[in-house]
Amino acid sequence: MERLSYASLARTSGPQPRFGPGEVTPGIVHLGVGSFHRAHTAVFTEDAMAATGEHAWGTVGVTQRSDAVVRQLAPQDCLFTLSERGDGAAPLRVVSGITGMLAGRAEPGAVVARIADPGIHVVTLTVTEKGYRIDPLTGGLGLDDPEVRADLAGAPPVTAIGQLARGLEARHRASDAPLTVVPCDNLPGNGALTRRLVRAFVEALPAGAAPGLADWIASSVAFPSTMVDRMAPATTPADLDAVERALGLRDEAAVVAEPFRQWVIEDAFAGPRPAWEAAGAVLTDDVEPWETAKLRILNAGHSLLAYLGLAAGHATIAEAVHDEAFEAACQGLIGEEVLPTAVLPDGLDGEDYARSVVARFANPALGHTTAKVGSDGSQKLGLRILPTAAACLAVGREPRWAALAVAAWMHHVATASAAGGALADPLAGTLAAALRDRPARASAVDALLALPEVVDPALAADPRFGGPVRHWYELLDAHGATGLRREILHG
Ligand code: CS2
Repeated sequence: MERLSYASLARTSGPQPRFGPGEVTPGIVHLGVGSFHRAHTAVFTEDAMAATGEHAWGTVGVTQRSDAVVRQLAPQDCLFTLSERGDGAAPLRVVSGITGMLAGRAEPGAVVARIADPGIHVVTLTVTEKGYRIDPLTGGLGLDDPEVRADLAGAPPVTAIGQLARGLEARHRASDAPLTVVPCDNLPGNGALTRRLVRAFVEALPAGAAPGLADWIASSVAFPSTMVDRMAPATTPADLDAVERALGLRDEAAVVAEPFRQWVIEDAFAGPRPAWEAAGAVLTDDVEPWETAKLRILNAGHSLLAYLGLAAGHATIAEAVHDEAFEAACQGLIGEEVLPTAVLPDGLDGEDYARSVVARFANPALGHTTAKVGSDGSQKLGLRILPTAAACLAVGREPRWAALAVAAWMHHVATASAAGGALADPLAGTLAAALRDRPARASAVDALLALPEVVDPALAADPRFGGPVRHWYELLDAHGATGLRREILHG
């Protein structure tokens, strides 16, 4: 079947992209062109250009670990389709606006040169939590990470922070043009965090290696925080075939998403930016409460359902939330533990928000897998679940549902490890070793709670948290999902 491209599309009566070949010029570099970027940021940017007639916000896309997306997009003029699934879904859409692709691993010099290019005003990032290479013990840059070390030693940079820092170094040397770095991952204070990580990278360079760089970054590079939201499952072979039937062309880079999308951006730019508000983004002075609401309600509920669903053999989040007891646990987490303890944005009704989030989880057409949401748990729990546990303890409330999420995650880790299967988690080796090498009388819960990389030691040592985690874990271990359901529903 013929591939999607400007030429092949023009011969069909199907949907056409907003922009023709060469109509858009690059103004953005995006690090991490996974399905989330294509379903979210790329759509906002294309819509903003269409709404304003400003065509200078094309995106140079950069892949991180694998160059698969380059091979998917490059042969099709960087066009791709977006299929919305669920109530209110828009018709199949062809998205334009990516002007070129670079494979980060194979072309690091080109990535640095692009970030240095004064025609680029904004760098956006979706590299997932683990892509920031944070040292879980210090919360700072992972200076022991071999790739961070190689980037610091002067190898062509392959980590996102290395690419940014080396790109900024080259930009400082070449033109001094200001730049705005816009992280779009689910991390609280992602702007300030990225600024801190880039500064740590620069400070770890040999003395005198980059004179004036740290000061220039402090004065001329902005790092606004953002809250991003759109559920975008991994594209399946069946999704690709459905697009092919609808379009009469093969789109290897197709993405699927729910109709809902949201972007709240801190209005703190160092230079020009796309008019993302023309595409529905909200520019605000204070993103933090939005991030908190999203992480502790949506992402936390998602993670809880993923691990409960995995324990019960549910393949998707929708199946998990349709399991009455699991929905009740999710409602309990949000209603009893998050809403009473989190500071929400002014004007956001927490209960309404929670209702809309649970309805989105239930979207049966989305096919968002429990395996995908359950991946990288060691990176996610500390942002989504553990702050709620700590906040509950601080007000004297037992974090029953947060503990259930942690116990179900631990069970998932222990099950994968016992089966000798690969756990999709950057700390898989550490987790497996902790379970394998634990003292004879220590339980799996003891072994995992003892990992400061995962659980803050003060929280781990608090029996009001450890007790319920052990209780849920033992129940799940002895009686499976049936035992959990019984206790969730009947106490
Ligand atoms: C999910 C998120 O995979 C996950 O961990 O919780 O990707 C979630 O779908 C998005 O944050 C929704 O905006």
